[in-house]
Amino acid sequence: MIDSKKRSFWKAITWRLFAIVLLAVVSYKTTGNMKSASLITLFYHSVQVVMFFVHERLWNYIKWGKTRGMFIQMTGLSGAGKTTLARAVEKRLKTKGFKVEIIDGDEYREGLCKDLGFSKEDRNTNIRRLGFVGKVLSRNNVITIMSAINPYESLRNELRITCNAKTIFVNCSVETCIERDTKGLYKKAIAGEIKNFTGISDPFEDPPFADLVIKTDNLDLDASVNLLEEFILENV
Ligand code: ADX
Repeated sequence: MIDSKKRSFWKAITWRLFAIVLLAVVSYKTTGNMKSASLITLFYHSVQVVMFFVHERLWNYIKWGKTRGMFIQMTGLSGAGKTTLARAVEKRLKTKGFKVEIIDGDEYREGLCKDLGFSKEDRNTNIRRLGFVGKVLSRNNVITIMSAINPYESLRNELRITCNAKTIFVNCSVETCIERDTKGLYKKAIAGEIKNFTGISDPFEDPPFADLVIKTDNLDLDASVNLLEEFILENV
């Protein structure tokens, strides 16, 4: 992000104040003359204030080395590993200086999307809301990863077009998800205690045009995160 002109100006002033004191002390110690020390300090720093301001403004226009944003829409069954992958890659990217945000389906369903259920219409509204947040964040230089089941191709396509989203299919068979059942939801869905459960009693459409497929029932976490990180660094 570019500093405002005002901010750049005040940064230049405070930095110069530190340096003025330092140079004045050193000049006085060297010349032993207060007038010479003042003149040296005044001349040197007047030039430096202007140079610093110009230098800062010029660098702001150089794109090289600045972090950029992108929007990833993950798609995959509950328990496929979307959020685990997103959190792991977030950690790696942050150490490289990127800004990263995860839009987690479970988390948003407790807040912004609290009013929504799991009908096709509600899921579509859910994804549209998350997509909007993703679009805003990514255009402000944040790598944004949406971790939601996102089961319908029509909505993924909508986000591809309207939010410039890249699609990552976290592909894990329903059998493996049932076996893992980290949240105990599959057991309940199979018992009929949860209606419209994706993969059991509600559809999941495999994405035919994913930009990346990560098969989490074959790959271990580290290998999966490597794939995801590589993809992000190549496309950001
Ligand atoms: S989406 O279909 O609209 O993309 P989202 O990712 O927000 O779904 O929420 C899915 C999470 O809600 C699951 O990981 C699970 O924890 C929980 N959940 C509760 N009921 C259902 C259901 N009927 N189908 C799928 N997930 C459900």
